[in-house]
Amino acid sequence: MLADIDYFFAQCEEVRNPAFKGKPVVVGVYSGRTSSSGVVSTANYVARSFGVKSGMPLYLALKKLEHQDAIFLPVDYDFYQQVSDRIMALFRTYADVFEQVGIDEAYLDVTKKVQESFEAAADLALRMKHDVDSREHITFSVGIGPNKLVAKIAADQQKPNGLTVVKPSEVQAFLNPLPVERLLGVGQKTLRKMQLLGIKTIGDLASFDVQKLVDAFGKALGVYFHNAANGLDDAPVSQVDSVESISRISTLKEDTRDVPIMLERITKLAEEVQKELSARRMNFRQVSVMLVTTDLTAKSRSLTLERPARDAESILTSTRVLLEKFLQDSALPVRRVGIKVSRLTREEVSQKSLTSFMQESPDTRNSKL
Ligand code: TTP
Ligand code: MG
Repeated sequence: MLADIDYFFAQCEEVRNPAFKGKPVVVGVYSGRTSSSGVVSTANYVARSFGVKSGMPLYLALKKLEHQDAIFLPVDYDFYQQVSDRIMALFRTYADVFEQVGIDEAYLDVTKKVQESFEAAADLALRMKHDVDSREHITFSVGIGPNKLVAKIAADQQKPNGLTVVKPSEVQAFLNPLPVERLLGVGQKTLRKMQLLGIKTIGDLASFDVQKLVDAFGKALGVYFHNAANGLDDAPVSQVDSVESISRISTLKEDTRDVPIMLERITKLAEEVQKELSARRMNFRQVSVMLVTTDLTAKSRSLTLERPARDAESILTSTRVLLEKFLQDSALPVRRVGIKVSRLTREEVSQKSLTSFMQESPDTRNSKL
């Protein structure tokens, strides 16, 4: 299964501000030279219906949406990352093996979960959609196929909020009519070369003589194109766990030094972190509290546990200690609170751990957030 979140950055902005729904929304990378220099990062489907696309210069997008009451926003990568982390943690719980391949895209091997039934896989995808929609109000498109290659092309077939299932017996009929550029690795240059050979569709490529493909593109690429066009791909979904820490940060309603108010917020963050740890089946040995004070200075305090833990209570006990220590050291009101767990491991833990020693984190710094 390949799950790809719809118009991701722009959809995050709609979630943050539901009044944007129905209007064209464009998220841009503003270069800052003039008020409209930069490019479109992504746009919602309303904006796309006026011809706005990723990578287009912003002035052009502005022109296309001139009389449309359109919303233009700068990218807020931290916010999208947080939404992505939560959704990926949810996706992960639906998979036997999970492989995230971008901020808004992941492969899920669900073979065992659905006992090789494509109908059951489609049901699983619908449940996953419902789950993500009710928790995060986010839609995504899913492709289901016998391998990663077919799943990816299937996911692109129907957007937004699509679900496309391609069973093994349907692979060739599904791929044949599609333009050849839908295959991964067929860019502008390759496309022109293929057109000269009379190859327009994936079906044309599938029945093209392999030796001639090898002559034109070299051995590796020629063989890859032949196999890909025939829907063949044996790459496994592989768990790449590059996560080194899990963190959540949140802005308080108003700047404060009130411990219960901060702890209330921290409790919510700890619950989220705990959920993600459970989903990833990971334990932590280090807990940090990150605080941004009124003057926008960011500071953090960390402590290391004697043994790995995974429970929310261990996170809370530690953060309480860290928070009190921090408030002794600083006289300023706090604007944002955050927590981070790190030194992650996979081994099973049975009992709770208690704090063994506290240390001033080396990343205590005066940075502007
Ligand atoms: P995509 O999944 O390619 O695009 P999308 O999620 O916006 O739209 P779709 O509904 O077609 O899936 O990329 C994910 C995010 O990556 C996208 O929201 C913004 C960012 N991005 C860029 O910043 N520049 C780009 O050129 C592209 C393609 C994406
Ligand atoms: Mg996407």
